[in-house]
Amino acid sequence: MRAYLTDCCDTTDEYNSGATCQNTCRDLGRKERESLRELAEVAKEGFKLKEQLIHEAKKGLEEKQSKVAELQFNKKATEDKVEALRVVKEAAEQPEKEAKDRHLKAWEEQQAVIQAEKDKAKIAEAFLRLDLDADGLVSAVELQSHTELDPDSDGMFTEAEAQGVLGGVETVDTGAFETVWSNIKEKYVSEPQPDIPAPEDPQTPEDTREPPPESDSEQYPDDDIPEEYEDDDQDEEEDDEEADDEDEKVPPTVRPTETAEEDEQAMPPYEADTQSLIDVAQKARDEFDEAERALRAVDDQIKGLEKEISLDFGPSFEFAYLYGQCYDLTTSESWGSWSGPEDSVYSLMKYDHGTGCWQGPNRSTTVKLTCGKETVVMSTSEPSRCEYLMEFTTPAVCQEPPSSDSHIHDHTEL
Ligand SMILES: [Ca+2]
Ligand SMILES: [Ca+2]
Repeated sequence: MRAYLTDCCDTTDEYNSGATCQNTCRDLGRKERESLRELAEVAKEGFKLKEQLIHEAKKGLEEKQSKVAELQFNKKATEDKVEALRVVKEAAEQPEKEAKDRHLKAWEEQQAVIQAEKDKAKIAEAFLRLDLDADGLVSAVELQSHTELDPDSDGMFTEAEAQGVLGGVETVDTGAFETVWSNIKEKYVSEPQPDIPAPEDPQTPEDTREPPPESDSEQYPDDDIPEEYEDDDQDEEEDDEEADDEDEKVPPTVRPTETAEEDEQAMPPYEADTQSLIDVAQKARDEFDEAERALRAVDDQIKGLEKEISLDFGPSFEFAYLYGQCYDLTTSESWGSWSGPEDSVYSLMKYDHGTGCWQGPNRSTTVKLTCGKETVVMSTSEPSRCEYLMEFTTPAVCQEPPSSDSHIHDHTEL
């Protein structure tokens, strides 16, 4: 309209264009006056609404302030309660701990006795097994049968090495054996290992995949295998297996599982008196925790209200009604910062630190506020990547209109 107006309604450029041009000035002037009147009407209505908003906001602010005061009072009472319950809790936990410790100690002592008995039995059993000639002494020669005790595990357990294990003597009696035992108990295997040093053999992966050599003859009919398939390694291994079979039908050297004993027995339940101390303490803990939770809740409420009171809701709190409401791009959790130019700071609000934008800055939204009777989003756009613009009308920014209409008239006449 404006462009048309300057182009055609005055006669400044008619000579050049040669276009026939109707003078639309009067018409346009009327329309302009109408729209200005409409705007003035909106401003007037909007300002009325704004005054209402201010009134409500002030009321709301006062309510919040008195709510904070009330909560502060509650907080003090809750704090006292927490402290009182803490004392009760700690008083109940002391005898609880003592009773539980007593129970645990008795249990551990009992376990230690059982363990000591087990150890003793084990030593006695080992001694009997090692004392092959049953003369009441374990000799170095007798010890040699247990190749797993060879200190350097080189496949040869010499008599000298066995003597070393016995503490440098030829024989030990049951008393001296207890000392020897503490040195050998980790290695000792109650069933003597077979002489074949099978575990030391270098084993090829192929070997491990082979089935037990029980049905050897069937699985490896040597006659059927052509010469070229029988490499040397395989030959050796097969020889070994055959040797195994011939020696004795011993199962592969699996160590007897010593951990099979029930080492980890569960602690027996508490006696009734200990349990009742625990129950009392638990109840005190629960009550304390609950009071503490209540205190935190009161604290959070106070903090929330204080934050709301401290936010910049405009010079007369006129923007307060927008808080906690969700308008499209903005979120109810945040309150941006006013960022309009100096003379109208409250015309723009900027929300920074939005969620990260893919390969871009954090999303930010600028809300442009203009006077309107309603609180509505007029448009949203993305002028540059990840930066959004929302145009928003609200009565909160309506200015007090001039007292008479004359001013508007003056304006239009110019
Ligand atoms: Ca002996
Ligand atoms: Ca050795």
